[in-house]
Amino acid sequence: MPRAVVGIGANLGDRLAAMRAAVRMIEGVARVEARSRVYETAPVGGPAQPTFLNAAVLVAFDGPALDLLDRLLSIEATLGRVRMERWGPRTIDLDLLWIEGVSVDDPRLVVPHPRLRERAFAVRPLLDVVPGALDPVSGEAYAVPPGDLRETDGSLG
Ligand code: A4P
Ligand code: MG
Repeated sequence: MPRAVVGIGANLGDRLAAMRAAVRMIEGVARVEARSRVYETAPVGGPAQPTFLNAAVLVAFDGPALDLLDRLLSIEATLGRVRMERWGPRTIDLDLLWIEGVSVDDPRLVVPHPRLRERAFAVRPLLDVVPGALDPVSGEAYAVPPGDLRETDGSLG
């Protein structure tokens, strides 16, 4: 079964509670095989906004990547995310960061996530759950780029 990594970000309200709720809902649609640590991260891009928590889970998912995306988007909607501005604050943001050995270039879905390599807040949790993760196109191992990120005591539950 293909393995995929879902990045989880939150910067509004009870961030850790929203992330844990998201993981429980992801467990309803895929098998969750590993959980990353939880990081406090400075916002990258967008307007001035609160600090994020970021994490990731490794899932095994049987089916088209677009189906997994649709399930993630519906979990976001259920958790009350209000989309207002691009890169703006959000209750929960679920990104399909990486699928083992697979690249996708669809109008609705690009995998690996196009900004993955430049984002410490995405690569660090990805490597927690898949330490030797390789880029499916280049075959290169991911390295954590410079970025403002701090490990917390929190866990995804
Ligand atoms: N989409 C395409 N590819 C993907 C993918 N791999 N995973 C499409 C998820 N979605 C993907 O997403 C818009 C559309 O992208 C989806 O409907 C899907 O069809 P969105 O979540 O509504 O838009 P967005 O997240 O506001 O914009 P964007 O460009 O996806 O932003 P990012 O790249 O997700 O960045 N700083 C810190 N510290 N931590 C963060 O988590 N996140 C962002 C958002 C900015 N700064 C941050 C963080
Ligand atoms: Mg997004």
